[in-house]
Amino acid sequence: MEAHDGLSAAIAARAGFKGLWASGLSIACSLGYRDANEASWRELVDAVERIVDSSQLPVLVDADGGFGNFNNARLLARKLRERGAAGIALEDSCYPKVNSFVGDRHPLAGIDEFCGRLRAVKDTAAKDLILVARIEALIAGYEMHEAIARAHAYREAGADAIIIHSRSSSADQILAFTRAWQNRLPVVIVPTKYFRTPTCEYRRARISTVIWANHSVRAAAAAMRKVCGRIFAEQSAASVDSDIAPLDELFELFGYDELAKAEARYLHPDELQQ
Ligand code: SPV
Ligand code: MG
Repeated sequence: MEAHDGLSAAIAARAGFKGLWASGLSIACSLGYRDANEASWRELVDAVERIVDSSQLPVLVDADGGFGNFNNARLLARKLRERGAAGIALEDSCYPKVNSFVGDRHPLAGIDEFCGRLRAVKDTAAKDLILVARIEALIAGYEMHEAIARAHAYREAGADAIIIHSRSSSADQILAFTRAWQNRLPVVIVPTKYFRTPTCEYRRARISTVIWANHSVRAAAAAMRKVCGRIFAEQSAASVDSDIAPLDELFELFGYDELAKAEARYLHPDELQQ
């Protein structure tokens, strides 16, 4: 499940998800940037720290193309490892990238140059971070054979898994990829556009992981739009109160009761002994 900050991470963990996607789009949105490498790598790293700390779940980080060349990518990997990420997903885009669903002129990185980025990350952090190589060839309008050729090259370069991305509104494209790829490495998908296909079809195709990449930030945007609109129009919060999270829900989510106990222990130990 996507997370873009501590709150969305904590909520996804409570819902039962076993791993999180630190989404570039969602983090950019939550910071008021476009998903076009406008947020810096340091802002990404800081967001990841909050996601890791507030969920305790493994976090796969959407690192875009690595914010530059092999050197930027390996620096980012080192920093993500320090902040507790479990994996890094690098896409074969050029810097600066733009979100896969914006426009249709997406220049792809050359295979050799991108493999250099993968190898640099692998050499730097292989022991601690899962390395996921993301193929944007279908997004950029190339044929399936280009996507498959890239998957082979990225496997050779040390990827642990492949994300195959598609802008099609049906799952046919990624299912064709999985048939051709034969699970030489685990396949990860991002069904933002082909969301109607039931997940059991992906299980049947032996797809390893499905990423719901932006659903919390979109849910938040819709909820905030409604509540802001109503409070502004009605000049009152009376009619929205039953539709928003009670304060106690927020207090419970982040363990305020533990804070009260800690205060008793560390600020007033004498009272505790009496
Ligand atoms: C993201 O979540 O930032 C992604 C997935 O890269 S998508 O926006 O669906 O391309
Ligand atoms: Mg992204």
